[in-house]
Amino acid sequence: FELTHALRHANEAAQFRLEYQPQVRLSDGALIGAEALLRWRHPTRGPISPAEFIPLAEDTGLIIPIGRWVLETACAQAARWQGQPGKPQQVAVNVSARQLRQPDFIETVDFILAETGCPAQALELEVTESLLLEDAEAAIELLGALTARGVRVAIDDFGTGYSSLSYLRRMPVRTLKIDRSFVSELGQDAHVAAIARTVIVLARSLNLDVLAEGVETAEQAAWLQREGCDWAQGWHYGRPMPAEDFVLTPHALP
Ligand code: G
Ligand code: G
Ligand code: MN
Ligand code: NA
Repeated sequence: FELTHALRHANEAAQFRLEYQPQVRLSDGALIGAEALLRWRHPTRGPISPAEFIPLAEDTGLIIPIGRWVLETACAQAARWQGQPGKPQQVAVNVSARQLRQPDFIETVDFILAETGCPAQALELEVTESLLLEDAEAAIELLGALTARGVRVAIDDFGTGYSSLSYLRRMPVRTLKIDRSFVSELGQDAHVAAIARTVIVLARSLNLDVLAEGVETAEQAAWLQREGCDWAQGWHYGRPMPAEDFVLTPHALP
């Protein structure tokens, strides 16, 4: 089995699909959006994790056509869900640094929004801290152009990189996503809780929204809400699921 070869043909062979994971407001459990997550099922090898193939797609440049397919599919879905009760009104899409560095990235986003009829406000792009650090000035310009269109920008896996406060202040971003590695150890490690609390305070002082990833228990949800976190995502609220099966797991409010 040769992964690169298989990946090169995966898209045309219709082996990709997107799943959507609910994002909720902690205060009342209301659905506020969903994160689109790419899934690859190979006919003989079965499901292959994005953790395995995304790095390869980045190295080979295949992330460009794949990323475009993801963006188009997610925007088309967001457009279809507009105005439908119980369905996400906003969809978050992961974009890799290599995609964002394409000179025509903004043009592509404009084209896809127009083509699919997805309102810019219904799209959030998740970028990583490392992208912002590589070339801060270019990142500010790019994220500024997206923000000017009404597209929201979130920093994914926040806390695992090295963003400084002064530097974050200059970035046109709307949301910090607390990495799930912090959330999973909340009850076990006082230092981890201190980091999560610090990210929440940081977000609030910079007037950013903050979402906790990987929330699996009511205890975690209660702790996060008490500390002032706005939003949450995780198995407690729902697993990633195909668009046609999308439903919010009934959950006790924290
Ligand atoms: O859903 P899962 O835990 O398997 O995702 C693993 C990793 O793959 C996560 O870090 C996620 O951000 C990344 N990922 C999932 N879908 C996409 C995608 O469409 N594009 C990019 N660039 N990364 C993705
Ligand atoms: O890096 P990124 O945040 O994009 O990756 C999200 C990944 O986390 C997805 O692969 C998704 O399947 C996984 N995930 C989502 N919710 C939970 C959860 O509550 N617990 C665990 N262990 N993984 C989760
Ligand atoms: Mn993500
Ligand atoms: Na993450």
